[in-house]
Amino acid sequence: MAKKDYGAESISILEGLEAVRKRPGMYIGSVGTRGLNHLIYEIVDNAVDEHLAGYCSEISVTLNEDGSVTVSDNGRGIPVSKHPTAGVSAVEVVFTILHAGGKFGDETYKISGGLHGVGSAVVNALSKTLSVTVKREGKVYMQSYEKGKPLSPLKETGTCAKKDTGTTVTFLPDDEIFEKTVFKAEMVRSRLHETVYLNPSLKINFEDKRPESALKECFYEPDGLSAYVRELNKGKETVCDIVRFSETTDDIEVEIAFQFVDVFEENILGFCNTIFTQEGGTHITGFKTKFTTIINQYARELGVLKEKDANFTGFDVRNGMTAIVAVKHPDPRFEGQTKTKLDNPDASTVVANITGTGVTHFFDKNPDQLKAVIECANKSAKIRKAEEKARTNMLTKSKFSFDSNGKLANCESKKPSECEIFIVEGDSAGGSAKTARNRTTQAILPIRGKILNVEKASIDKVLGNAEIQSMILAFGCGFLEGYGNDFDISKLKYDKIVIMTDADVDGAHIDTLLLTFFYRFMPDLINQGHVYIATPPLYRAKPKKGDGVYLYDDRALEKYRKEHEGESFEVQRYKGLGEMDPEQLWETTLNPETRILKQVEIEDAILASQVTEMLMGSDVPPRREFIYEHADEAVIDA
Ligand code: 2B7
Repeated sequence: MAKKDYGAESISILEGLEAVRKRPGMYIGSVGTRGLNHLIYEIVDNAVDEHLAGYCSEISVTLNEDGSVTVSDNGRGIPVSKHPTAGVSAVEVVFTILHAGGKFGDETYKISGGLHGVGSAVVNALSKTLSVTVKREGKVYMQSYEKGKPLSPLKETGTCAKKDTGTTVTFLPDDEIFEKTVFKAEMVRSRLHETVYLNPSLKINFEDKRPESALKECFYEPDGLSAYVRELNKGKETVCDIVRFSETTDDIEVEIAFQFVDVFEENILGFCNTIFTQEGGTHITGFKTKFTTIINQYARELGVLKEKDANFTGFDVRNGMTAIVAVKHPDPRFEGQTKTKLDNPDASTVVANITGTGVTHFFDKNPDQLKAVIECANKSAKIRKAEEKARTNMLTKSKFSFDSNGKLANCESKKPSECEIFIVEGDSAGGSAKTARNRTTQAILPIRGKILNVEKASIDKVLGNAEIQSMILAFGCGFLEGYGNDFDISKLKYDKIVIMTDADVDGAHIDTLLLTFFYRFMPDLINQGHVYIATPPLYRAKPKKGDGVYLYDDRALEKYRKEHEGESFEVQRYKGLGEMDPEQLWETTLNPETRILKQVEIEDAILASQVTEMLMGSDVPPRREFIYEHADEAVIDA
């Protein structure tokens, strides 16, 4: 009987792992770089949970030379005893059974983020190889897996000092599952840094051992959220001190830090159980609403708002604000496109109450700082009113000017699902592309030179820019802006928006600016996977006899040279899209059968916007260095 049960259990385990391999996206979001990095976060999050439980003070993350990752913690070590119903070690349960989290449930992990303990099994299922080492009660145990299946039961392999405890996991992502298997150190780094800001007593060591990007760093931020706000506001002129408060009500722990700076935007980040809530949610709403109410009350008390005046809007009040709202919730619910929007109504109430106390406590004691913050809101309200006017004018005018300027070569089909729009740099490349395209489904929008830098420009300038107007009007779905949401993705006229620029430094810069624009004004285009970057070839190699081939980067050329050593062939280098005749352009870059398109992920856009911000600085030398260092990255890892 017992035997039969175990058999049934092991079959369902294999089915579980198979389900993860069949639909990896359901568990980790995507099989691109974002999903790949997510594997690391899943494992790290388990170690962070052990920290939150009070048993782990240090975590190490190492990107190994062979493409694998090692994560280790100095927690208690995953239990090794036989699991009562599964008949195998608890370690094996954690790494092979989905929803193992529940079985370990009870009071061990009151607060947990991520996949609630199924993360380890998911990572295991998506790894070519994974091995886990546990140190517990003076003994060392080990087990290895391939594609999620144990090679043998957990084995005791040696002894160690009794106080020496913890878990170490090394895994190699499966290249049959992932489109790319090269971890992006920059993204991993920033996520680990974020983790220690939210866990001020945790140390995380990060090492990249890959020779081309070797790096070693230790993250430790004992000042927590205050240090995070300070970092986010680095280099900006401050309007008030960093305000920080925290409190626990009804098992919901809330910590908030904010500061105003002289910048025309708001930057409010939310976290639940140390996980970033990209889409916001109830904790953010509770904070924003309460903050707006309080500032309006103060503004009336101080006579800045007169009886006849309308209240400041939330946007007015929060302009210039950098804030972090971190909650720990015993039973978080997430909703939204990417399941990163906190949905618990009690989080809103509790955050609002704590915000009320914390904010009034600070401003009652610091009237000068209160006045400075209200002055910010007042200034914002004035600018808002002026811009509302400018915007109505712009939109009525541009409806006419757009139709008559005729740069967009639209496609014939009106079915968004089959339509694509190519944003092409330069008139000559634009001309070739117009000739080369498939007129039924492919639209071409040439843009000239460098579009306006949206990070720096004020909104009326952005909206007044001809290239930006053409894009907004061509896409058909409006845009997001500070004072209301006019963006409606259901109106999008093209399933794919493809950025097509030269494979050189200027092209890379234009890519960066376009991504920044999308990120800031139409982020859902990226979130929902509509934005792509075309990859035109750099070379064409043609042997004396036989067919020529297109080569998309220097490595490909190198490889071609090696493979054709001693033969005679010609190499043509394409300096820009404009050099290709329409037929070549079709074959290499437009034809869905043969082209290479890279889907843009939100991290790419976030990085682009950070780069843009950096490039806008006055430091010219580092700027140039950065462009050259990174310009070819986008092309090579296609
Ligand atoms: C819900 C599952 C995943 N787990 C434990 C205990 C400690 C522990 C873990 C971990 C990642 C890479 C190094 C509890 C929890 C399983 O049950 S997972 N440490 N670290 C980890 O995964 N690190 C635990 C109660 C008593 N003793 C140990």
